[in-house]
Amino acid sequence: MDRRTFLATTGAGVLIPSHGVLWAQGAGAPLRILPMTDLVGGIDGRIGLSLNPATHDFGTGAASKTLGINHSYLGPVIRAKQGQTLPFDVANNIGDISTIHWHGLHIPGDVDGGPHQEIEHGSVWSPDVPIVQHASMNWFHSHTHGKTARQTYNGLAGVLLVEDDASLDADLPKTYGVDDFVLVLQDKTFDSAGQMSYDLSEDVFEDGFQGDTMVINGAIAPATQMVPTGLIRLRILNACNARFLELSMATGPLTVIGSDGGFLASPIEAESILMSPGERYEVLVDMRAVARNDLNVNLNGNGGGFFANLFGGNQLMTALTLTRTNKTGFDGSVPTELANLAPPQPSDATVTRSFQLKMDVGADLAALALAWDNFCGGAGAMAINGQPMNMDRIDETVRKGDTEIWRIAVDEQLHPFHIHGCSFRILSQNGATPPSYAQGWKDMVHVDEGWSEVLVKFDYEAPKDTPYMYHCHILEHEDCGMMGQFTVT
Ligand SMILES: [Cu+2]
Repeated sequence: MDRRTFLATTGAGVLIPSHGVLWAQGAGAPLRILPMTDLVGGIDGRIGLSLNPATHDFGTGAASKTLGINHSYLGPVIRAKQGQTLPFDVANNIGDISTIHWHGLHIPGDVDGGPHQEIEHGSVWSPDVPIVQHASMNWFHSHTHGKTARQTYNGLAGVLLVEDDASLDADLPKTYGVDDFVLVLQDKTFDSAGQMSYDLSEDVFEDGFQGDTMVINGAIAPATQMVPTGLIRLRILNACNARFLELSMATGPLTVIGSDGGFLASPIEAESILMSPGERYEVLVDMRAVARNDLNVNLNGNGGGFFANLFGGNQLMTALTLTRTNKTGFDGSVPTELANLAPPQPSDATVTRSFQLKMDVGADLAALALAWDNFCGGAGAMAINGQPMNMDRIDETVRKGDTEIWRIAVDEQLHPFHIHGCSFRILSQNGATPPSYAQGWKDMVHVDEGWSEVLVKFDYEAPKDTPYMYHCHILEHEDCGMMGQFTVT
C-alpha cells in the first residue's frame, strides 16, 4: 500500500499543511547573533544550563510561550576545545521531565543525555562531558522520550562548537558575529495573534511537523546582516522537527568546508545542499565579488522528491541577506586542503546490521493524536525492525572498537537516520553514492528508496542502563517509536 492509499483509507484529507497564518516575508530585521559561551580560553567553575519556561517575540510583535536554555528561546552557542571536559549543571525548571542530549559528541552513554537520563522538574543533572573529537559543529536538544518533538520545537536546543588546534590555526574567517556566523534554521507556524503554535494532526504524525514560516536564530526570516568584504563563514544547523531544507545562494555556489562531524578533506562547491533535520554544514560565501547575496531555502527541497511532491512543489524563500560594507574582512583564499580524511574502508567492517524503518505498525494515528494531547507520547505507532521503541528493551549489542556497516531502509517516505555516540562515513545513500559534500564525517544519513549504508565504529561504552539511541530525526517519528537502543561494551 503506498502512502496516498494509506492516507485515503485512514481518512487523512489535508495534504498541504495550513495550520497557521503565514507571517510576512518583508524586509528583514538584523540577524540575531546567538549569545556565545566561549570556553576555549578556559573553564571557570561549572557550566550552568537552565531549562526554563519563557516568552519570546519571534518578530510578530506578540509574546509566544516558549522554552529556553538560559535565554527566552534556544540556548547559547557553546564553544569548547578538544581535550577539555565540560562540567555541565543542567537545571530543569520547565514543569515537566526533560533531558539534554549532546548530538554529535563522541561520549560515553552515561553522559549522552538520551531518554534514560531524565531530569525531573526542579532537579539538576551534572554530567562531566569529555570533548575528545576534533573540530566539529554539534548541538544539544531535548531527547525526552515521547516529548522530544514538542520540547525541541518550543526551544530546548542549542549549538556546541568544538575547536581544536588545527581549526584555531586554520586560515579561515573566525570572528564570531562579524565574519563567522551560527545559523539555526527552523520552520514554525504562528496563529493570527502572532503566537507560535504546534498543532499535531494526523498528517503531522505521518509527515512530522511542517511549518510554513522560516525562523532563523529565533526570529522570522529573512534576516539581514552587514558583513565585511571578504570570505564569510556560515555554520548552519537544520533544527527543524521534520523539514528537509535545500539551501542555495542567490548568486554563485556554496563552498562547503564541513559536515556534521568535522572538516571535509577539501572544499566542495555545491549549487545547493540538502539538509535533513539534525544535519549541520559549514560553508563559505565570498563577498568580494558581489555587494549583496542571499542565502535561500527551499522548504520542500529534496531534489523534487517526496516532500516537494507532497506539498505541491518548491517553496523558495530567503533566510538571510548578506550586504557588504567597505571594510575589508578576511581577504584570504579558500584553503585547498582542510583535513586529513582518507576514503572509508568498508573491508574493515567485521559486523553488518540491517535496520528497516516502518511508518505504520497498525496504530490509529488520529486516535493517538487525541489521546496523547497533541504529542506522540512514545505512542509506538512507528517502528524499526518491527519493534516500536521500548525503553526496557536493548535492540543491538555492539563490541567497543569494532568497525561495522549499518544498512538502513524504509517502507515509505524520506527519513533522516541518526546514531548516537559516533561519527560515521556514508558508503551509500538511497542506494547511490552520496553527494560529495556528504562524504566526510557524518552522524546523519538520508533514507529514502534503496539502502543507505554507513561505516561506523564506537569507541566509548554505553552499558544497558544508559544505552545509545539510533532513530529517525523527524522528531514526531522518533516520539512515535521509530527509535531503538544499543549497548557498546
Ligand atoms: Cu522518520
